[in-house]
Amino acid sequence: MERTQFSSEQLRQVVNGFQAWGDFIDARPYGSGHINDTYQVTARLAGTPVRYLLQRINHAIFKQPDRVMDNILRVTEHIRGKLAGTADASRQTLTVIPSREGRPCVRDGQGNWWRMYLFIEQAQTYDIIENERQAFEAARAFARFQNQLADLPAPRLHETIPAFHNTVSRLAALDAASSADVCGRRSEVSAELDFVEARRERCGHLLKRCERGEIPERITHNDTKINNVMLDDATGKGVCVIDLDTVMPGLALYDFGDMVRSATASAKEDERDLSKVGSRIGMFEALARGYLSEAAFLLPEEIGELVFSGQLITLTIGIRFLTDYLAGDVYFRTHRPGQNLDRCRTQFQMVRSLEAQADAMQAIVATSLPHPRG
Ligand code: ADP
Ligand code: GN1
Ligand code: MG
Repeated sequence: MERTQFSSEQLRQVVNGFQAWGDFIDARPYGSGHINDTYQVTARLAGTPVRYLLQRINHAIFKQPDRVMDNILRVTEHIRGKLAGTADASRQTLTVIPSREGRPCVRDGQGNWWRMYLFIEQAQTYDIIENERQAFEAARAFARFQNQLADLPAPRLHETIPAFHNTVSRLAALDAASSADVCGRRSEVSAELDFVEARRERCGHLLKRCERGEIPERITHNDTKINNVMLDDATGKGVCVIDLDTVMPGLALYDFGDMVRSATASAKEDERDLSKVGSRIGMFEALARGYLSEAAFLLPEEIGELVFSGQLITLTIGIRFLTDYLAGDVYFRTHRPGQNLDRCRTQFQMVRSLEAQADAMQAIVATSLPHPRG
């Protein structure tokens, strides 16, 4: 999928639909997310520059954007309630700017859904984590986020993308895309299809444990890619968990697994030289320590699957990239031909690396528990 283009005048008009303080200066494409169209908006407020984060929600993917916003408002208000009185609270959770009509989104004449947040300043996201301290802090921030939402009052959050991490349904979608082969690409990916085939049996493992009641459903983020948490420029600590479109009921394990996938990777997600791609065990250790330091809610059954969750989520995302490549690149944003296939290949290389290091990672988990557990 390619980015939709909007003129500066169109963006100015969209921004004007929000109750935002300041005079519009410009809106520039921002960030490296694969899903929404993101812009950094600069305005001048009584002579001082202020920034906002404007996003066009990808409504081909999030088919009910009002439900996405309903979840986001509930989640951010709940967290804000817990932060009341804390200095810096407005950097520690996203702040939705209401439209002039008091709604969480602005609709434009073409049917697009736009939302705007306060821009979180003096903090950054990282596509590739640079050191173990960052991995530790990022994992801690995601665990804290899960903790903050553990007592979110009913009703259940909307499932903004049903069966999002259901590896068995993702496999079925791959099988369908492979049979349809609409772009004639299947012959190019026989090695990747074989790779998946060899792992088909294990795809339903966590789902089965969940059905049996051994692993609980919790409120989870579901997109804990490492560039979805902002780290403070000065202290290095996790300031704010962002990209809340998929916050919904899920497994804590999938959140940990996606951190392992994205934060332990030694190379870019679309690296073409696979000799550069692998999982860095030092980063895994930092993630495990950071996550376990805050996630006191985890059951022994969940702790026992932390290592497997990294393999499973990485395989699942690889399957999704492969499916999208076969379907003609209709889901993830791409910037060049073949990018989704390259992304799939890095994921599968990561799976190999995670499988090879599984015993060592298991030993790390055992020694990373902050308190003895009975
Ligand atoms: P996508 O769903 O496409 O991944 P994100 O919500 O993750 O979109 O936003 C893309 C990028 O924009 C993030 O990785 C982050 O760098 C930046 N970003 C998002 N929200 C904010 C914010 N409120 N303040 C500052 N930067 C932000
Ligand atoms: C997408 O939105 P972004 O770029 O943070 C995707 C995730 C994938 C990730 C792979 C809603 O995340 O599920 O793991 O790309 N988000 C959605 O990089 O599909
Ligand atoms: Mg993102």
